[in-house]
Amino acid sequence: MENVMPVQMTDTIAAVSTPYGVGGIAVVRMSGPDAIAIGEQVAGKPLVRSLQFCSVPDLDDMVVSVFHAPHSFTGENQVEFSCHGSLYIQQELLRRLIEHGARTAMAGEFTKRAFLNGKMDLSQAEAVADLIASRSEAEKNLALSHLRGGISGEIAHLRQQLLDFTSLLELELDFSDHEDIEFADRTQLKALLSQVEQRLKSLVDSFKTGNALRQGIPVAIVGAANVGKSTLLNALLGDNRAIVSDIPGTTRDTVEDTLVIEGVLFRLIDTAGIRTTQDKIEQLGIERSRHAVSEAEIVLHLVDATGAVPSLPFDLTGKHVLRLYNKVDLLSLDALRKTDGIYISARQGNLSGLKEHLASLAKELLVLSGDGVCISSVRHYEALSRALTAIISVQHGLEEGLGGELLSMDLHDALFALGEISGEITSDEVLGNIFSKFCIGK
Ligand SMILES: Nc1nc2c(ncn2[C@@H]2O[C@H](COP(=O)(O)OP(=O)(O)OP(=O)(O)O)[C@@H](O)[C@H]2O)c(=O)[nH]1
Ligand SMILES: [Mg+2]
Repeated sequence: MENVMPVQMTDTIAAVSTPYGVGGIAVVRMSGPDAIAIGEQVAGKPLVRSLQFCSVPDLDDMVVSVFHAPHSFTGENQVEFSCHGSLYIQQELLRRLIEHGARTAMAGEFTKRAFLNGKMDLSQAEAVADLIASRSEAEKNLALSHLRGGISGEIAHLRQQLLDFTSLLELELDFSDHEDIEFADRTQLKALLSQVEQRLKSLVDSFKTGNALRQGIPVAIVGAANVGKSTLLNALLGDNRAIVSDIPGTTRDTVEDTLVIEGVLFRLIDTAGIRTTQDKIEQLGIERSRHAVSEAEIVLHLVDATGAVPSLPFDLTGKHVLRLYNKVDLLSLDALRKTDGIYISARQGNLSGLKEHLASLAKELLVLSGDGVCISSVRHYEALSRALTAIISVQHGLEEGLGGELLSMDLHDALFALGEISGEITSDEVLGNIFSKFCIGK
């Protein structure tokens, strides 16, 4: 592990930032000390304005954006060419930039440079990747709040306060000959620790919400064979995702897909119907249904409205269970008397009532911590959990009257874990792992 200080990168990198393929416009991006000089050679004229029209000789007419260090995304000199989106033009432009001294960028290298140049901390850099990968409004909002410094500022503040106390404790050690010298006020330290503990706890707890926002709230569709589970999955998705037939036991394996309702991502899981069977494969499928239920936040218990209501042989503790009476089209209106569920016809569609219900359940489930900040990265979750354990151990140490030396060891563990989130403390391996998940050109 090492401290990462802002580093001056000596080479200039370039990449096509728009997706591979033909489009109206493509953006080719370049960053590094020689970006403007190389850009001018390729453009065939001086790049004097921040936004400039250029006829690149023997290639294309395009708009060139110029950013001077440190006023750019990466903090370096940066040039962006918005050319016509032909594959030939994109690749030829990139080739010319390389010919004049740039090298091709690796995945996430622009954002890595932004981090190394102090333009953002590590959790913000990770949020860039999350923002690009976001599929729903809620997921986008979460990533954007992290990008705008959602937890970075707060964690930096908590860390600084802990650091100040640790320094005072360590100062006491230098005066260990004078036993009664106490620089770090123990009452104030206790108050700070309890404040930090509360905050870390609420952030650790918010992971469940953040993770659900990012991966989708898991919804298992379960019930007896042939009640219409796969038909419901298809109707919700508006797609023939799962095989439907009137033969009981059609679905053997779980079938999964995502759906956005009112800006929230759901992960729908169609399962094998529950029935007593000698068929080995079907039995394995039913075991998978049990697993899907155990992982789900919401369980849609589908029953055939024309028959009896069998109970589910699964542990449903802590799950939001919604009973759905399906095949309502086969019933006369005066038969619709049950109030412990929602009547639907998966075959006929019109599932707006069910979707509204799912959306309002999601709002109940996605309880954000007091200020609406939540974490969604496993890396942050692990670091915060470690910091929390260390803080609790400092609190115990204080109660037991442990000496400053032992207290400061635990405080250092907490400082270390918090520093990992912002990237103040990190290793090349962690950085490599984070940025390799980015796309090239970002
Ligand atoms: N009338 C009517 N038939 C339906 C409705 N929904 C499903 N069905 C029919 O019920 C039969 C079983 O549908 P599936 O969706 O395959 O049922 P399933 O619950 O997935 O069945 P398994 O995978 O075998 O457990 C098919 O013939 C569907 O067309 C509905 O709302 N009304
Ligand atoms: Mg099925």
